[in-house]
Amino acid sequence: MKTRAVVAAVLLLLVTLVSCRSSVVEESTTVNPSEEELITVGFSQLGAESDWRSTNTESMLTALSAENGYNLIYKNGQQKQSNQITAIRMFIQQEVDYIVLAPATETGWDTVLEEAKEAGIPVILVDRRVDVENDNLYTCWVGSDFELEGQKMATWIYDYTCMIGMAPEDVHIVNIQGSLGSTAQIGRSKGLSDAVRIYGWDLLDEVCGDFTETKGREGMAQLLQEYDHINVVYCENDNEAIGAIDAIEAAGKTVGSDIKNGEIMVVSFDGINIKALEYAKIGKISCIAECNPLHGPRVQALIEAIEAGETPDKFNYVSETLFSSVSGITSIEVEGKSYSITPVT
Ligand code: GYE
Repeated sequence: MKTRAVVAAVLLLLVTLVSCRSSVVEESTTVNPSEEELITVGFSQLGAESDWRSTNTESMLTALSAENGYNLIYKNGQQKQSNQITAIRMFIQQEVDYIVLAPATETGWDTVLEEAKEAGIPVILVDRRVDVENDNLYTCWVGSDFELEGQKMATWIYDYTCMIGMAPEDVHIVNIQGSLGSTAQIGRSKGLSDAVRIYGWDLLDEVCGDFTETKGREGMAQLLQEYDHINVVYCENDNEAIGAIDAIEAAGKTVGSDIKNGEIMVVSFDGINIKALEYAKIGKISCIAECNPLHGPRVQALIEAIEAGETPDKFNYVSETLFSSVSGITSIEVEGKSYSITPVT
């Protein structure tokens, strides 16, 4: 009897120990990290105007997910700087750990960024930049070199028109610009206007297409009514280019790179929209300068570096290519650096 009782007691103890252990193990694997363990980030996105923007938003939401240790508060500014300022003030009130800002325009940020600085919240800029008195109002920036994108595109146009033997004064360009005052517009427009000055092209007009298909279509329709000798259309993003192509075709004209024989050549930026890449493949868009929107993991890496006590570089550039299916140009050179053209297949 005694022995049996001892055996039973030992068994009970073992069962209890095992079940305790397993409940501890289960707890540690199933319990979600508490809110305090997550890094809280307030992300003010400027809007949802283009395919580039939606891909960028998706990349940010995926990288700054709860799974990756983030509590993300996402606000869409609907293209209005005032909405973005309100969002930043809300993030400050919520005492977030970081503010990530994709600013609609460059100017007008000093006051609200001062407020973030006073609250001790680091600000990371993504995509576009801000033009502020004091650069210390933000920690760092990650995005594209928009002026270089413009220079690359202008060089491609130059090399192409030289290759087909066109005189610079016979190159009649219109520019469908992006949202005025945004870094992407400023850089891409400068890339073109500098080239116009250097090469002596005929820049007929510039209209604002706001980075949207609708405005690209309207802008192009208006330009076609005013000018009958446009042969190059410089669209500051793919969505505008798709709209512009619609307008050109609706006016009974043909898009393509055979500008010596009356075609209208369309070039653009981004390379993320499926339809635009398809157009590049069949030659409706002659060249696309890539603009990479996948900044989520880049912002995540910057936050991790700051968390680890490091000081990231102030300006972090993404390297980019050009897409074209026009034969004859395999690379271009800008300021002594060569960039190869990626064929679209
Ligand atoms: O090219 C355009 C978007 O700022 C790089 O904004 C971005 C630009 C992009 O709407 O499609």
